[in-house]
Amino acid sequence: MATFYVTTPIYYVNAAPHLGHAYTTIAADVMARHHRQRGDRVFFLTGTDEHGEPVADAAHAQGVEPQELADRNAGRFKALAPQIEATNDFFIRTTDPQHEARVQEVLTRVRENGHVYEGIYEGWYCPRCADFKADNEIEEGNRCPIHHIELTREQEENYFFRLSSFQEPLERLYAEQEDFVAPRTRFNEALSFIRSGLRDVPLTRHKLTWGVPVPWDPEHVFYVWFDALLNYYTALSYAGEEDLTAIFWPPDYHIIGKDILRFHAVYWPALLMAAGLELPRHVFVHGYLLMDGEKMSKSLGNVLDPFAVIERFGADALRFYVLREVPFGQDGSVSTASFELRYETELANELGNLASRTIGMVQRYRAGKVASVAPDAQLAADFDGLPERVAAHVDAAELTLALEEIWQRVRRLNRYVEEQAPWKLAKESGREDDLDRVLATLVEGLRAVTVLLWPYLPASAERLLAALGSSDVSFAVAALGSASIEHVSPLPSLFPKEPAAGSA
Ligand code: ME8
Repeated sequence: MATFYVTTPIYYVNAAPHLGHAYTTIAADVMARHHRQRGDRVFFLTGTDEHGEPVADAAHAQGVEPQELADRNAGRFKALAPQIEATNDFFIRTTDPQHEARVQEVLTRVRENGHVYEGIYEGWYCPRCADFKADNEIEEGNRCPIHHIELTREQEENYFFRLSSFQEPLERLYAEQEDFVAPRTRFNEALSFIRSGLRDVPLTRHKLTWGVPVPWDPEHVFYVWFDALLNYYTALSYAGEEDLTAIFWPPDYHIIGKDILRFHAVYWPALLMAAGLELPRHVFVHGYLLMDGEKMSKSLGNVLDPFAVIERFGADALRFYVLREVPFGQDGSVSTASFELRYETELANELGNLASRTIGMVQRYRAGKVASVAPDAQLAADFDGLPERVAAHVDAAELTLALEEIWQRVRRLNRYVEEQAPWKLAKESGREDDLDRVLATLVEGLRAVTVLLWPYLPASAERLLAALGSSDVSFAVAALGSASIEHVSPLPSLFPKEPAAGSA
């Protein structure tokens, strides 16, 4: 059996979740669901990053202990997953004792392999990023390019990770594995960072106490990024009843935002090489969801509240919107206005109407019974190869392109209704067979697109398929003509135009 292992970043617990976090989790969930449809054994991991300065600072600012803040916000991230219909197999918290023990074990091995030494680090540091900034990254006024806050000059006695010695192995990795990082712009960005010369990086922090203790020197804790990156590896060892590492390692896809490219595309493969572990197959880097032209973030206060959207329109609509509105891999603006437009024109008018018209006509003209006839050859031709094309896009994490392939068929079915005008056929004598064929084609086309839409719109797809009496969502029945519906049942509006609170 093929396996598929997909991850999201683990999110900082210094604040509550917002749409940016939901976005990455939704995308990873679409991939996980798609692979489950294909019969793969899937492991989908998400969780929270709980150590380090950003969390410790936020806790102290609120007058609570870091663990208390971590517990509170980890609970919110954990609760977000089912609200956005994410089917993660495990939720890791970096304060899990099993994670901590495994981090100590792996990083001790990295040291034993000769990649760690003691030294002094001095540089400009952003406490929100928990990261030192290179001179060419610093914004005017000595500010962080992401958070726009003033950087601090830090000098510290640390243990260092010998990143510089991985320059050549990393260049080789990028030469041999052209799809290690995608999209191409991010691949090029990471490669040029590598080529510009890698400096060794601090592996531990001396001044901090909120972290995983360094076993060989308890006055230090591990630098939060090394602790955090290792979650992808440690989780497999304790997420299940048995150790899943041998089954799922290495990951097929790390899905991340572009803000954390360097950690995943440079530090992470180097660390894995240093530990003697296999590298992930792909890192896919999506862009920022922007509001008013700025990265949406809690600290900037410009946030589209996913919970409010879900409350009013349902999680499916949110999942659809973010993957449709912003080409996955690029930056894009989101707004309540464009959300409402897509909800109305695409979900309600295109898919919702197609479903209600199709089911309504079968009920009106045939008392709910669907004739057992082959779909119209002309329409079937427009569905040829569709599941394969969708799968190829999802394999490349091209989630917006995959959705567009499917949506073109939703539109094709709506045109088919207009072309064939079943309401006219119903009035003409001698056209009974034609009407049977048109209705059977519509029902089967609707079923096929719905199976393909299931990873994006799981709840609506399940309701629709239930009305078609065909709950199978496996990829084996994603092609037009691969199943046959006998009977349809009434279906309340999938995407009501003016949804009442909580009804969608
Ligand atoms: O960076 N648009 O955690 P974090 C799109 N703990 N995606 C966004 C976004 C936006 N406006 N805002 C956030 C961390 N994201 C570390 C990660 S991994 C070993 C450690 C998403 O809470 C996107 O996936 O700051 C981004 O990479 C991530 O949230 C950052 O989450």
